[in-house]
Amino acid sequence: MIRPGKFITLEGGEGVGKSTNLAVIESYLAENDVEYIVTREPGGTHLAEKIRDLILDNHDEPMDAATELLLVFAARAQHLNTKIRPAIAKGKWVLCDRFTDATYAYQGAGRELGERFISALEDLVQGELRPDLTVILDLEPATGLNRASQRGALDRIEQEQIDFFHRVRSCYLEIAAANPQRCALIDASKPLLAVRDQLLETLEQRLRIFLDER
Ligand code: T5A
Repeated sequence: MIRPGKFITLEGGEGVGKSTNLAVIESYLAENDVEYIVTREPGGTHLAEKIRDLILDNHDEPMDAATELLLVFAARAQHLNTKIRPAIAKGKWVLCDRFTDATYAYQGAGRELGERFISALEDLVQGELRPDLTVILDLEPATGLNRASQRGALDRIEQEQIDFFHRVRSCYLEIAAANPQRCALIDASKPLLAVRDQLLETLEQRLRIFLDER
């Protein structure tokens, strides 16, 4: 019988170093002979990437917060059912750059829509599925935005006011505190190598049990 794969998500505010540290998690999985896929949200499939463009591009009319929330979950439903669930069922591990914690942080706290509607959509779209491990990279928003702006033009969400990103960060910290079994909080303000070492230590502590049971 094939054991289902594990589901790992990587979270944090803008420019915290998710893309950079995704590579660290990938090499850890490869060194441990794990069969895995890497994906991202919003997006991850052809159709969900089209929805991502709708969410992140600038438009000639402001996007309503509820529209944004529903687009995020529309992309997630497609991504989950055509890519994530099938991979997990085949025994592959799934490493996903952002997932539903981002919706609680950005739409729930950033856009101040609250938790109630997100929780209902989470139940509808995900059923029982939740990540096995969520790594949250924590960084003061001004530093993260500065890092992100050096990388290129800012997208629609990155152009929000700084208060928005403070609410996003506070929400991630609350999620980490409320879900210590699932979430590992990493201080992303440290130099790259120090963040990498902290991340590798966390992976060894949290994933060894899953690796040994294969
Ligand atoms: N969104 C997403 C929602 O609103 N709701 C949702 O439900 C979901 C799923 C997605 C956007 O969509 C929103 C949130 C986002 O606004 P994204 O591409 O996932 O966008 O997210 P971004 O945060 O925009 O990703 P970025 O690519 O901007 O940032 P990363 O990946 O966190 O950062 P990275 O690795 O590219 O690093 C940025 C720069 O900093 C340097 C790197 O070298 C790079 O130049 N850096 C460091 N420098 C010094 N010290 C360190 N420790 C460093 N780590 C990285």
